[in-house]
Amino acid sequence: MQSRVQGIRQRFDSDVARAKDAAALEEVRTRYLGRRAGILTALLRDLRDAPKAERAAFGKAVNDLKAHVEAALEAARGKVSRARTAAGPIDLTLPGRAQRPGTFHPITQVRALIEEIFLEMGYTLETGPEIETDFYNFEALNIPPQHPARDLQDTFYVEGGLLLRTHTSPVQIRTMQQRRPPIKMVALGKVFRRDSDVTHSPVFHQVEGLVVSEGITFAHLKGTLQHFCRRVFGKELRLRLRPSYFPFVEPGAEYDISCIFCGGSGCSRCKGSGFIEMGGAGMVHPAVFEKVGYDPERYTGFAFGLGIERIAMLKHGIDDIRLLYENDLRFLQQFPG
Ligand code: FA5
Repeated sequence: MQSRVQGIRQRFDSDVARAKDAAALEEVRTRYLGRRAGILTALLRDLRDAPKAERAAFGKAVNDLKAHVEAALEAARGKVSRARTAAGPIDLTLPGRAQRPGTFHPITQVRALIEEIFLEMGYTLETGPEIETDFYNFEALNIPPQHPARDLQDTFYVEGGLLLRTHTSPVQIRTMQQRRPPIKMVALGKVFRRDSDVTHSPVFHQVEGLVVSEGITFAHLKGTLQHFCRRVFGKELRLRLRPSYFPFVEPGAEYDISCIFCGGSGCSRCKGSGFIEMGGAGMVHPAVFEKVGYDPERYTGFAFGLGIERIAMLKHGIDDIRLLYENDLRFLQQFPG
C-alpha cells in the first residue's frame, strides 16, 4: 500500500512539474482530485476495503498525499500567474467589459403601466384562472349554448368540459360573486383563441375593467376610458364610442381614439379614418347582475376590455404581433424602458 502511495506521489510530482499553464494545471488537478475519476479519490475509496490492521497507516499516507497534491497545485498556480504578469504589464486603465442589463419585455412594460394607471384611480387588481368553465367564460356572461357570439371567439377546449378562457371577462363574474358593490376592479392576464395573423395571436393578453355601484352611468365609462387612453399614450386625444354588440353589456360599444400617428387627419396607420380601434365596452347587462345575485334595479355598472399587445404595438409602432413572442434580442433591446 505504502509503495502504491509513493508511486502516485512521484507520478504527480512529475506531472505537476510539466504543467506550464493554468489549463494544464487544472487538468492535473482533475486527474488526481477529480470527484468521480480522480486517482486520489479512488485511493480513498479503496481505503474502505483495506485490512483493518493497515487501515490507519494507509489512511494517514493517503491524507498526507492529498495535502501534498493540494499544496503543490496551489504553489504551481501561483508560479504560473506570476510568470504571466512578468510576461507583460497589465493595463489597469482599460475599461471593464460592460454587462448589458436586462430589460422588461415590452408587454410586461405596458402591463405595468396599465396597472399603475388603474391603481392610481383606486381600482383593485383581480385575477382568475386561465383554464375556465363554460359557466364563467360564457354562460354567466349572458352567452348561452348555441348563442352565435360563441363563434366570434374560437375556443380551445380541454378535457373535462373545461376551456382556455377566451377573454378576461370571466374575472368580472368571479369578483362579483365574491363581493358586494361598490366594485372597481381590473383584471389583466393571458387569454386564448384559435386566431393567428399579423395582428392576432392564439395567446395574447387582455385587460378587463368593471365598476359597479349605485348611479354609475355611461358618462362615467366614457370619462374613464378617455382618461385611461390619454394616460397610456401620454398625449391628448379624442375618444369615440360606436354602438356595438357584446352579450354581457347593454348598451354596448366599441371605443376608438383619434389616431396617435396623424392626430386624426388620416394616414396609412388609421387607414385614412383618423381613428384607431381600442376595445369593447358597455353597461353591465341586467342578466349578468341576476346571474351573480345583484339587484339590477339597484345597481348599475360599466365594463370594458382591451388587448395589451394592441397597446404595445401602437405605442412602439410594431406592425407584426409575432415579433412580441419570438424573443429575438435585436428586437427586445429596442425597448429599454
Ligand atoms: C372581448 O374580448 C370582450 N370581452 C371585451 C369587453 C369587455 C367588451 C367588457 C365589453 C365589456 P374582443 O373580442 O373585441 O372583446 O377583444 C378585445 C380586444 O382584444 C380587441 O380589441 C383586441 O385588441 C384584442 N384581441 C382580440 N383578439 C386578439 C388576438 N387574437 N390577438 C391579439 N389581440 C386580440
